[in-house]
Amino acid sequence: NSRIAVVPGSFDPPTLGHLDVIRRAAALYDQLHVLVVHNPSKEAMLPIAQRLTLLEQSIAESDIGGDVVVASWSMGLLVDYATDVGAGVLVKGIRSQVDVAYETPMAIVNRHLAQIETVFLLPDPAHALVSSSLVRQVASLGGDVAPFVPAAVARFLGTPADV
Ligand code: COD
Repeated sequence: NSRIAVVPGSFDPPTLGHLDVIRRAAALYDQLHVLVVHNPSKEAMLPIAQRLTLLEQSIAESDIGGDVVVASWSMGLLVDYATDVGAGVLVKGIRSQVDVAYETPMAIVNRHLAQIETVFLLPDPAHALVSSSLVRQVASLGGDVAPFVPAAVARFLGTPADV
């Protein structure tokens, strides 16, 4: 009876905050599915395929071990993916009360829909203020995103010196 969890997100782009949550979750579960989900309420910077590649590279180049699967999902409810792969848990990172307010109703709906529990992990304070939207803004204005993202993402987005 293996413990399988899904870590869903937009990952547009993956950040050091995401990697921190993935690392913590990988230590808790036998198998982890890091799932790129299209969030219709956000305007995307990167295509889903690019986010998958960056996540795979970032995890491969990190110290995160164990059984970690990277996949994407755009065919309906997140809990349908979880049920398909035998996962009983969604793992979300909580940075602030804003995240709690955003995640709580979804967690309750997902438990009603499919008996899937949501586990909230608190981040490393070093990465707690990092968000993809901040990285998108810094990148679009020509700033250096390297302090906030895995090396693979920094290479892809480029540094101001490349411009
Ligand atoms: N430190 C810790 N955690 C972090 C950090 C950080 N610095 N940055 C982000 N995180 C966490 C977030 O809290 C989140 O848990 C996860 O990492 C991903 O973050 P994002 O920004 O990439 O992704 P979001 O917030 O856009 O999430 C998108 C989802 C699609 C996962 C979400 O909207 C969702 O669960 N949708 C459910 C779709 C569905 O099935 N709906 C029907 C029932 S509700």
